[in-house]
Amino acid sequence: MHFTKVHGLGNDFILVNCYEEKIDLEKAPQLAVAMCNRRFGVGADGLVLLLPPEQGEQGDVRMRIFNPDGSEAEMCGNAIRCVARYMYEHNMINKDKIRVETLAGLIVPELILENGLVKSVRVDMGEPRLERSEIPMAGGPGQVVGEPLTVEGSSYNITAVSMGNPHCVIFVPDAARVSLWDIGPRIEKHDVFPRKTNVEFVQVLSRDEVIMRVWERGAGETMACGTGACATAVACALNGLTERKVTVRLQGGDLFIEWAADNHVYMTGPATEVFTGDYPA
Ligand code: ZDP
Repeated sequence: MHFTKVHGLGNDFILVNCYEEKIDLEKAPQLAVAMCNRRFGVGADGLVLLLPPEQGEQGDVRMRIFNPDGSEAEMCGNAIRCVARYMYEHNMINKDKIRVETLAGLIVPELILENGLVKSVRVDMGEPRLERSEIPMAGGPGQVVGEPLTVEGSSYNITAVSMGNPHCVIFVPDAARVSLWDIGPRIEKHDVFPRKTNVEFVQVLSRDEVIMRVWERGAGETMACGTGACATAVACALNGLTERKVTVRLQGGDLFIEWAADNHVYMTGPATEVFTGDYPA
């Protein structure tokens, strides 16, 4: 099976073009576990499948993403930028706005071209979902903004945001000092999150700049998370900590996020193709 290794700010993926490669989709979860393993497989933060759009849907293409633990995620910000670049550079599409069907709905990346080359990608990530039931999070109606969550005796003020996939954002004075591998999985699997959650620890530097570290659902610590950066920008604005345009500094680099007046979140950042290979599947 031919694959292409891609990444968005070090958040890396194995992209399989299912227009050319036949995959038994039932086996996709175990294929993700095997291929994403950094010792016994190719190594990646996720397996991304490029599929024809569903009948009757409005998309140009359909994207499915599987985490290294085999779980399927609804959306993925860094991968969708890579999908847009891949389709353009492999002549699968000859326009700069691409309608991608995901489990989180239709998402529209727009290629930012310079002399016909992809410089970066700006994605309309849709509207953030803030109702507790939409995250999903257990408990009564309403939004979760700066609400205490007890984790094994310690209390954390959390803000929960869904970008199609769940995010739990926690503000801290110094992101580098967070014991992410200790607290990350405890919150990811906290029973208040029926579908688990991604966890972001955010240090506010100014009204338009923050540092974010992420513990991803089904993947662990990654160098960047696009949906997480969007959730972080929304959480910052909801808590009055930043403007609605913010640069999110991640270990792998910067993403520029705008929560616009149309209530949509726009994410701008790079996408990179690294190499191609063949995997004995
Ligand atoms: O929601 C999840 O289970 C995430 N681990 C999916 C991957 C999200 C991603 N890092 C992103 O950029 O949004 C790819």
